[in-house]
Amino acid sequence: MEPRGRGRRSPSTPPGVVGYDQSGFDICHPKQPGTIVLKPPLLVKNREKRRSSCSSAKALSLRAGMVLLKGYLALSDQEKIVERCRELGVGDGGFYQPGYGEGSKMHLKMMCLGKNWDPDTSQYGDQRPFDGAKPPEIPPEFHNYVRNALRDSNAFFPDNSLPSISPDICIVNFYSQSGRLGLHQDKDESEDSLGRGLPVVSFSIGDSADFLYGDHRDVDKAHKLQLQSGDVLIFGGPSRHVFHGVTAIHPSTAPTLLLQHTNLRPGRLNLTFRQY
Ligand code: MD6
Ligand code: FE
Repeated sequence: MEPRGRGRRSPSTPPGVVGYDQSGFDICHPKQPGTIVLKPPLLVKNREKRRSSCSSAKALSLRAGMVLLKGYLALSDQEKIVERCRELGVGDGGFYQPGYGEGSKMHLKMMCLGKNWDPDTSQYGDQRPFDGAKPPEIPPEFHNYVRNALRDSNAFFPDNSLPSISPDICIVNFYSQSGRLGLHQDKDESEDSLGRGLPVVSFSIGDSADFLYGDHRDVDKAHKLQLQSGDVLIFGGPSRHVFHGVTAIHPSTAPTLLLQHTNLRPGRLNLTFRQY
């Protein structure tokens, strides 16, 4: 069966030109009936347990307004997030491939929750211009993860504390292993939100990524860090306008147990929460 919304055109798209490619993408491999899932050797299991245990969690204050919570999301929560994104991603308003033809972002699928953010116009709205779909609501449990992350960040670093947010927009990106995102600022939110330095809260799940950030749109001047599955990155206050981007996804670095339990495809899932 064809996914709903495939090839739907926006009213302004000339006939014969299909704009965005399809609505709905399954970020997980469909479960094949009769497939036997092989259990990983004990050695792998123990290594994964060590990696995902609280002992590997730590908090880093990167600069004023920017905090990285390493290994913050428990594996069970990462799994819940993947499963929710999977469900929402195959339905109305689900994952699509942004960009047109040549410039199409081949290696990126995107879905908005709460409000729509249009990558062509950099505007927020209630519906997607290309198919009229209304983005799904942000699931309540996602609100809890964001609230807890900001609370814990502020407890770790009282001198680098950030205001809490009521997120009304979450952009979910799924990068295949060749995915990238150029240096940019997140500056399409309201004047009030930007002026108050309300933080962007970003969750990384799946394969690790090289992440750049800095004060200039210049890769050579940027700092680099690796974002791994379960990491939460927060940037607000004086870092709200920091330039940032993703230069590489590292294949086969996702936690084995996460892949086993969710069937997530190779790649990286990123959720960025903000308040318009
Ligand atoms: C990341 N994502 O994937 C960084 N910005 O780690 C972003 O910077 C981002 O995913 C704006 C909208 C969606 C994003
Ligand atoms: Fe961004």
